[in-house]
Formats: sequence, structure tokens, C-alpha cells
Amino acid sequence: MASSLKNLSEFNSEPTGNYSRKKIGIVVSEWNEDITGPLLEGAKEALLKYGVWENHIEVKLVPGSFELSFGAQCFAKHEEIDGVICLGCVIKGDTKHDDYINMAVANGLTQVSLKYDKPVIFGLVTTNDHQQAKDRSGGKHGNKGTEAAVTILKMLD
Ligand code: DLZ
Repeated sequence: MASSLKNLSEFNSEPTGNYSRKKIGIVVSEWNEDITGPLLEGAKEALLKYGVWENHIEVKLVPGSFELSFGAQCFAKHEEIDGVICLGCVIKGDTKHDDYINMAVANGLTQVSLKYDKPVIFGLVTTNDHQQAKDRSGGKHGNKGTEAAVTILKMLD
């Protein structure tokens, strides 16, 4: 369904597990922080709502989305971490930089996830403009950070 017709954060099913012992790392890009800040808030709020303890959520900042893969690896290599959420925002510009960053992040996070056998969630907002990003970070299309948190809990079930 086209995103114009749907709040993207409406889920078919909720996470149902007991997540009180789960430890989650969240990597957040500082680039476009007016978007990534609300993504982080949405992710943390959802983790707490479904029972993850606050002191089991650790947040690391990275300068830009390109650095999310390295940040994810820093978390994933620690045995006590159960999974990693990566949050960033890449907005299309006049050049193809967004394609390169988005592809690098998608590939990098996939590699980290498979190497460490843990869920690593792609919470990257990739939009044509700033308004579309606002709409997806607590606006009319929901919050991709919330979606990323729900996704990691479902993957941990
Ligand atoms: C350089 C750059 C540009 C042009 N745009 C974005 C963006 O829209 N979103 C984002 O998260 N990061 C951007 N960056 C920074 C890169 O992700 C990265 O931090 C730098 O290229 C240094 O490796």
C-alpha cells in the first residue's frame, strides 16, 4: 500500500515475549538530528512499553549514517548484547550521495547481523525531502524508530 494511504507504524501484531532480560544497543546518527532525535525517542519508548528495562538499553552516537555499520559492530561483538537498532536519516540531494550511503548501510548492517548472528535493524529514514522525513519520525506516517524497536523484539521472539 502506498505510504500516503497508511500510517506506517500500524502493526499487524504486537511483540508478545518477555523482554525484561534483553539487552539492546541503539546506534544513532547525528546527521539530521531533528529527525534522528525523535526516532530515538520512539524506539526507546517502544522498548520500554514492551518490557525492556531502561538500564538494558545503551545508546551510542555516530556522526553520520555511513558510520552506523561500524557502530552496530561495536555493539554486536559483545556477547551480552542481544540485538542492535540503527537509526539514521538520509535525504536526497543534488548528487547520488544518498544512494551510496543507503546501499553501504544496508549491506553493512546485513553483514554485521549475519556475522554475529543477532538482529541488526535498519532504522534508516531514506526520503526525497525533509518533510517526508518529518512525516516518518513522529508525524503522519508514524515513527520509524518505533517500528525498528517493534521489529527487533519480534526478531528476538
Ligand atoms: C556527507 C553526508 C551527506 C551529504 N548527507 C548525509 C545524510 O543525508 N544523512 C546522513 O546520515 N549522513 C550524511 N552524510 C554524512 C555521512 O553519513 C558520513 O558521516 C560522512 O560521509 C563521513 O563518513
